[in-house]
Amino acid sequence: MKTVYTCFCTDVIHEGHLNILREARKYGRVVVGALSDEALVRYNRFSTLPLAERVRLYASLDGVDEVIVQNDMLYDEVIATLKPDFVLHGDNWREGAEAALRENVLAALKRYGGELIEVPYTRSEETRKIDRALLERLSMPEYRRKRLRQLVKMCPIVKALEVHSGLTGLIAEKTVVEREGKLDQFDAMWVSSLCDSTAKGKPDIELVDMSSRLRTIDDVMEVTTKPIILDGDTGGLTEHFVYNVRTLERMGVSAVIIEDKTGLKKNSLFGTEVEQTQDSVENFCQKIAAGKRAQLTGDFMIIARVESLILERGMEDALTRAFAYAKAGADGIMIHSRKKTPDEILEFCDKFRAENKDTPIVVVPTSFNSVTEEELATHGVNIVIYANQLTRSAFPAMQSTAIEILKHHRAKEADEHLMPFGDIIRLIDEL
Ligand code: SPV
Ligand code: MG
Repeated sequence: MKTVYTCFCTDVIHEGHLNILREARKYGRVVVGALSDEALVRYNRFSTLPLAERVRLYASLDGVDEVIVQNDMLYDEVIATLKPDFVLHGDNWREGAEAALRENVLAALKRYGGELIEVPYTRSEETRKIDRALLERLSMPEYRRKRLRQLVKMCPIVKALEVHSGLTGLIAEKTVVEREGKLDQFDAMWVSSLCDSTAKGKPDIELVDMSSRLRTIDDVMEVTTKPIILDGDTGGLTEHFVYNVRTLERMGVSAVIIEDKTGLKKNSLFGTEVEQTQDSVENFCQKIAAGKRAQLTGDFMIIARVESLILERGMEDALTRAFAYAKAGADGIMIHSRKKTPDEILEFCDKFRAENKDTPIVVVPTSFNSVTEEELATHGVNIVIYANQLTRSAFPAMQSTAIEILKHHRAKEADEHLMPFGDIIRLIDEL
């Protein structure tokens, strides 16, 4: 009896999957792989069904002889252990980032003479509807809100990209790359005060009020499913912060990060070049504790941002504050620095982790941008935020287009550098 292997990464079975199984049965004994949660978030999207339930679902299908867990996105291990005579896959992976996976499977099969069978991918009204419904479910507040905590548990490091509009949200949601044969994508989105203000042509001094920030979040949420971390500036008055915690939680935001400054907050990247006042440990701890008391679910996270290194108050002050904030109930600590090298951040992380193994650490490597995610993870960092790179790439591109049109009294010259509108439209989902 020959063995046929096919890997599923779905929460809902539709006619496309049944078609693959029908085909597979023609070739022999059918083994279905259930892709692990960890691999799924890189490959495709977060699963709304736990792995054990996906395994049960696949096992209940007609014609499935065995279900195994495929831990890695690459098939090497499964193929080496199972040595299937055939691997069956839809033909939709011949192009784009997924083509690398296909190459990997072909190389693994070649080692012992296994064969790849590709069946035409089923695209029908029904499959489209099911895909859409799954996406909608992921975007609902109760699913989205808890996902940041789930990702922190699941991933060596969670990667968040700055967004400030529906369009930038779509970029964070849909950008997938192939790297070393595997697919990769961002896990979460950061609604930056700097970039949200900049998009409105305003300075980053808590001038853009909460109603406006909520409007931005709503625009992003309308078109995405990934979890959202809000830059909550100082959190404002504690009496106001508690209400905002409830609002954010209800909307499905996963976390708010508040920084330990008072008075007129200025952006941290100015450091000590502008006057900035750090809050007292006591006051900031009270704000964190009040926010935690106001929260209604166990999902939402209040992350405390320590500004001691930015304000050049030293490592000891940063650590004392971080431990105090964690004790006051903070669900994570963000440590920030504007140094060109990551040394002080890594030193902080090592010293914090020596005494606190669990509280997630968040960093924003804007200035110390040579550090890799892998290096940060080895020092105990859990979330890395790319806080302003989309805004900084869009601005010069738009400015140079404006200059070109003005210079040439027409748009032809500028057009050569522009994306065809058709490509932008393809990014936008139609219902
Ligand atoms: C932001 O993105 O608004 C931040 C991070 O607060 S930073 O600009 O580096 O202070
Ligand atoms: Mg900010």
